[in-house]
Amino acid sequence: MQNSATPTHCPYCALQCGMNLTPAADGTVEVSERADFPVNRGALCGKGRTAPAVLSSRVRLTSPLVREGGVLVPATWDEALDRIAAHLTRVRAEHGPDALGVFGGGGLTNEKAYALGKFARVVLGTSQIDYNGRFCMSSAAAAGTKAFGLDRGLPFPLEDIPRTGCVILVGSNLAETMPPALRFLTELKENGGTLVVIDPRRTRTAEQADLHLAPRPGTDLALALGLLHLVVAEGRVDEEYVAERTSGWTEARAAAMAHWPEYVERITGVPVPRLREAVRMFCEPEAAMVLTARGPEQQSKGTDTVGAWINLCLATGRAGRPLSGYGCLTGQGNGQGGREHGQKADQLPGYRKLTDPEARRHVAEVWGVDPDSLPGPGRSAYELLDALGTDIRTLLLMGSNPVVSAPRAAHVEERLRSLEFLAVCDVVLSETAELADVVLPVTQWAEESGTTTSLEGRVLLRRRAITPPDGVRSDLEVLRELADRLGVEKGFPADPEEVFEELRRASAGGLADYSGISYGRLAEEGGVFWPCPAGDTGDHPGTPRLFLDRFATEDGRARFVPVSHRPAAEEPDDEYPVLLTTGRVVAQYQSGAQTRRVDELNAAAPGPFVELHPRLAARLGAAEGDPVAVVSRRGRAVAPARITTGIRPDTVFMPFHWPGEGRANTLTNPALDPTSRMPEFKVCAVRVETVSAADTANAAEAGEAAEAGDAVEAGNAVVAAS
Ligand SMILES: Nc1nc2c(c(=O)[nH]1)N[C@H]1C(S)=C(S)[C@@H](COP(=O)(O)OP(=O)(O)OC[C@H]3O[C@@H](n4cnc5c(=O)[nH]c(N)nc54)[C@H](O)[C@@H]3O)O[C@H]1N2
Ligand SMILES: Nc1nc2c(c(=O)[nH]1)N[C@H]1C(S)=C(S)[C@@H](COP(=O)(O)OP(=O)(O)OC[C@H]3O[C@@H](n4cnc5c(=O)[nH]c(N)nc54)[C@H](O)[C@@H]3O)O[C@H]1N2
Ligand code: SF4
Ligand SMILES: [Mo]
Repeated sequence: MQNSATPTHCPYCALQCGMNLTPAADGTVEVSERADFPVNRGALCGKGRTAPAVLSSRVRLTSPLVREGGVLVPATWDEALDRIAAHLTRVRAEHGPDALGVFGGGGLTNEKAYALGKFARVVLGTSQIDYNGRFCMSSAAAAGTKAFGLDRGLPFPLEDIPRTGCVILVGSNLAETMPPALRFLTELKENGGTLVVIDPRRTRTAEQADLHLAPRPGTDLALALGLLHLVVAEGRVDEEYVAERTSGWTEARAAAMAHWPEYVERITGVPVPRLREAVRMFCEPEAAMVLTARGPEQQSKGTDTVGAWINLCLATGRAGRPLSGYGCLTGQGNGQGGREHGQKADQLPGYRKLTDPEARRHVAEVWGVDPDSLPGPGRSAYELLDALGTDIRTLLLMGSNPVVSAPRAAHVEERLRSLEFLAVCDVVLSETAELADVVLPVTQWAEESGTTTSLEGRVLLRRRAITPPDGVRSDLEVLRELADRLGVEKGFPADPEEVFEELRRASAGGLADYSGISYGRLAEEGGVFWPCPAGDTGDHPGTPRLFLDRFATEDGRARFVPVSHRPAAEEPDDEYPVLLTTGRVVAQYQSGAQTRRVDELNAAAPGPFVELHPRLAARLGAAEGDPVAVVSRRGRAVAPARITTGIRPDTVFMPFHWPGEGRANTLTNPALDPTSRMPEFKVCAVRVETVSAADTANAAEAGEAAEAGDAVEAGNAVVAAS
């Protein structure tokens, strides 16, 4: 075992903070500052600092489990793997390859995501694979691809942020979701730049803003169109840039002009003077940026909404120019790379399309198979989960915990239970693993090497720093063993570097070209931005900044999209008069499978809560800490009230990190965006009740509390208080 410090990266979010790991004599692992990584310069949030706690055998799995007489019992690796292989073989023989489902995750390394996609298509021959990234940034990815011909979360490094003139941050609570990145916004302000935050809640991030707009959830599309209308009306369009570098302005302009500021105020609750102020802040400096996160994206119109924000950037000449641009703050550790290398339903490695004959030919050649043997595109994540137990009869799941994190989770849980066979690879016994027929315990970030691609598009090397405990194997070993048992003996190496070497070849010539990147280079340089083609010399420097000369479209021009506002899939009514939105708190990560096993994090964030405005609380008769029930058409969740003036009175907020009674996703609406197939996590209609007297009288009162006029005025009060 190594005793010196190994430089690596955090297992959690897309910031991929650098850290050093040192094994201690008592078997634990120490985290220390790694100042050379420019993104976090040594700083870590509580989750990153405490990540080694999950390496402990006290909380993790160290033996495969198989279901016997209804309960999970320890088994040998051979028994567990044989059982999975036998079920996959039988079901495929009886019902065809598409009866086998595969579900991946954006936390998996590039190597794992690549191998999982290849396993599904080459070994199983199934089209039915997708992953949790569909729940994350798929709307921004779709909009970026439409407008720019390429989707890379940020087209510039984070270090550009402090040097621009204005940042509009739409639906990101960076201060809690990527704490070390808050520094870039603080520096922006120190340099004289301005920060506009758009969030229905006055978050820790919004508190930093020069201007906080608090729209009604689900109305960002109208808001962006209203700003564009004002840009036109105030003569702030960069006509020269529009003529030289874009197409489609006439139609997009016409669509925006239908969104009068007063109309937008009525929809969003944001007063017209505030809209004008935002336009002024955005347009006056020489350079400016729009950054979106899950707030505007996790909507059934997320793709159009991001498109509208991109339109604003294009009309004002703020894309593909130094220190200007649109970017999406991708979420998971490998949220970016995880969407590039083939675990997505419609995709082949290198961000290639499964429907493109040339892409199929190229990848099939690397894989040594006939292009015609590759299946076509499958279903999106929610549609796949919804089909479990019908035409999909078995599921292999790696890197997600949908029992907690999927929309309409009670239904998804029921679908998982209805499967003939469920196999889960995880590091802990997650709520989803608890339902499995076989659970395989896998190695973790600190125990294996692999690459991730951060939200900046920077490919990074995570290095093995410690020896895994007995009893666990890596995801790559699992795939190799299963491939072997299913009769594919070659093409699934367990060594991550070997997988990466193949990924390089498979990605060569694709949009996300990694062919010029190697483990050696990553170790030496600390990270390389894609695209990085191998070229003839193999010394391509990588591409920190995209689109400066041309966009990645055929004609090199960015494309405006003509979009119009539309309501959320589910708007409040008499029965469900309040809006529910959901999101995160700083001390827990995602479904909580990992962070709920860390004492320090549980002490900081012990359980779910319902954030509500004092006026709504008063009408319900709920006091701070009282249990309240939130009821939607999908179900009912109960959690303590947290009363704050920092939320609109027509809206309640719940974090989604917990299972059980307080599970936010019991309530959420699986309405999908037509392009990205992203579910509407950020808006649904609910009724809020006190638990002791959950009678109809209360429900009716809650109805009054959220009548439109009242709510919008109150929303403005939140804004005015800023
Ligand atoms: N602590 C912590 N950090 C994380 C994660 C975690 O689970 N915990 N997860 C990681 C991942 S995978 C992701 S995707 C990112 C997510 O990072 P963020 O997008 O910052 O996180 P969220 O809390 O989901 O949503 C951000 C904000 O959107 C606001 N919002 C809600 N509805 C709307 C709306 O209709 N419009 C607008 N404009 N805003 C709205 C919410 O009030 C919330 O403050 O975080 C990453 N980092
Ligand atoms: N209501 C609501 N729901 C949401 C969201 C929201 O804002 N609101 N956000 C959505 C978003 S953006 C996301 S990204 C999803 C995330 O939700 P999930 O997909 O559930 O993500 P995690 O909780 O990170 O689950 C990862 C699982 O994989 C395990 N794991 C970690 N590393 C590895 C590994 O290397 N190999 C294997 N085999 N397993 C591993 C972990 O222990 C954990 O059980 O939730 C979505 N759900
Ligand atoms: S901000 Fe994200 S990457 Fe950095 S330490 Fe926290 S969880 Fe890890
Ligand atoms: Mo995410």
